[in-house]
Amino acid sequence: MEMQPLLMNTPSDDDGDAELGVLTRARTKRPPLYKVMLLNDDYTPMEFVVHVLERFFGMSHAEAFEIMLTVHKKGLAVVGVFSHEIAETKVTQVMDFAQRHQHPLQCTMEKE
Ligand code: TYC
Repeated sequence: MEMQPLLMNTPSDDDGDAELGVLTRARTKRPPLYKVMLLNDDYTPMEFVVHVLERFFGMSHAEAFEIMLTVHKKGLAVVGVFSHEIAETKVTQVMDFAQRHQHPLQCTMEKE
């Protein structure tokens, strides 16, 4: 976490606590992160899921194969953690791609 600057209120800032010489720390809040998950089904071909993981999540073939097998055996797996906007984009890309190829593959996101 980065150090935040200290902002000292000057006598002229007219915010009520200036005269008290109050030091306030400018606080930053980390944006929430979202887990993107792939769900198992009985119909989507294994090779298609591997391709999705390579194409949209930048995984190597070996990595993608391993995660695909985890989803196949356990029912689901987290395939990445992203900001809200990026997570939403990934889910949309995967869902559109699956639909275009007429596979029932499901991809969802959930706040971490
Ligand atoms: N269960 C599928 C099959 O046996 C493979 C599969 C893996 C489907 C992962 C979806 O997210 C998934 N063909």
